[in-house]
Amino acid sequence: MKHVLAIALVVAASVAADSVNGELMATAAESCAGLASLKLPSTTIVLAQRVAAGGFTPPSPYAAGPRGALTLVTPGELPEFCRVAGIARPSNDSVIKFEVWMPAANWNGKFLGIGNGGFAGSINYAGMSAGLARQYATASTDTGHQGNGTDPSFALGHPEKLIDFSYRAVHEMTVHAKSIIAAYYARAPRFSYWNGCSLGGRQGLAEAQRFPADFNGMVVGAPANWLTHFQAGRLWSHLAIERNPDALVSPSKLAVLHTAVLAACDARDGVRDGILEDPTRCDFDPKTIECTGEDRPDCLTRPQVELVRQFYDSLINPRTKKLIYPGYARGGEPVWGDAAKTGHMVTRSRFGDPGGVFKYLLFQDPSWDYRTFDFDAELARADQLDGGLTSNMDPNLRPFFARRGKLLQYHGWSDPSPSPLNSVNYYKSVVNLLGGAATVHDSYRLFMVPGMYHCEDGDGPNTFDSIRAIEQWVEARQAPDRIIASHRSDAKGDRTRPLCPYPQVASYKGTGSTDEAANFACRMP
Ligand SMILES: [Ca+2]
Repeated sequence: MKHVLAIALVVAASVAADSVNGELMATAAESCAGLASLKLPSTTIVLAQRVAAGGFTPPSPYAAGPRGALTLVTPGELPEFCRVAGIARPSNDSVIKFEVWMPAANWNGKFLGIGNGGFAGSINYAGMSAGLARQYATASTDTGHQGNGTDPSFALGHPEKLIDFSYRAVHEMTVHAKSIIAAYYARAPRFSYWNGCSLGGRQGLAEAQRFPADFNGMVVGAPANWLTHFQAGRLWSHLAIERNPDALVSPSKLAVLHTAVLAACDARDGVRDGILEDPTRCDFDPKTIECTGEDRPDCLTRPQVELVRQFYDSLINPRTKKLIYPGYARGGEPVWGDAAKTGHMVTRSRFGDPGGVFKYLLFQDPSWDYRTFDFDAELARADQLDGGLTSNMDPNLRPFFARRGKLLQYHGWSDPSPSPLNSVNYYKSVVNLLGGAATVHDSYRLFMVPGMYHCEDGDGPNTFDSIRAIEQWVEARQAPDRIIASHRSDAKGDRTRPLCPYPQVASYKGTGSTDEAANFACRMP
């Protein structure tokens, strides 16, 4: 067993080493400041300096960008590190800022690439800090433009910046980071990992599809990887509310709706705990709580019932009957009214223009009006213009898997942003292409997280160490058969529960506390 593991590590290490081919491999360790003179293709190093422990002053807002599984670390907690900032210009219109942080001592020998959120536009310092605190050399990029993450107008008139945002910036960052790490430590990282959620999830899948040699293991959370259709779904909801403001469901009525959903479905998984382990088994119809007479706080009006049904249902092309975008799972209702988390059940999207992706990224027409959007022909035109740039639905992960790449994907069942069912559909598309679940199981596992909102929070146990899980999978060949997640609540104390590889579901064994993971098994539903 021991020498099998050793061979596995040698193979994996050679994968890591040859992925820095094409750029200079240093033979002696550089000082941090010395990295300023490092020559990288079409790239300038603009900063290379030691930062004392606790000495990093982040620009605000520090917490921008999802951390995925990583715990938030304050700058004061950071160890001493070597900070390198660079600008990559792979095209005439590219200005891709990126940073690489390397621990001055106790480097774990590995690289961790960090993803972005929203439309990016800034380096994810919070994500990098969390990686550095775990002794990783880590990197993040602004993806080639500056902004607060809510505005896609950077792409107007800048087709090269759209390519940078879509996939090129992350790849450039990754290749350069490996070279910088190799120069600083005089050895390439033994393993390279990705951690991203939301846009960072999409970035991860784009990497796995386009650049299978970049990472050995990838943690991909709640990916917005069918961006054109995701945005069409958002626009559909937005228009439904805009055209009929009376249909808007208030937060207090969403709570009424959620209570009714739980009353109907909570116990179906064997445990009445406020969580639907498998929301696809819940077919609750909001008509059940339709007001019989006049509008009251504890019922939904007819327009509200219709709007809620629309949220649960998949959006279907009326002509072709094909799926445009899947609906949202039952159980996530409490967060639908939270504009900060969804931009959905509100009259105005937090992402500015609700048609911004079409207007700025694809149609390149500032006068385009989302109110006229044709969900058939115009969406087809958007897909054609996109050409797989921002929509990363290619199921062919064979090259990544052939390099022993491991993909750990998770998605909250109560996610109100990218639909959780889109992750299920993508996973199934890979399984179908590559010859069945048994084939894919050694390389790709999807963990649906009951009761988790977008990337974090929610009623269900949603804190879990996916980084440790992917490390164990890649380095020790221990595939994650279950991942223990915990939930902290002042009222109820801690609750732990296993997350299970889809389509398995955590199932109560029948004895012991339902707040303890040990009393649950992963089983086929
Ligand atoms: Ca339950």
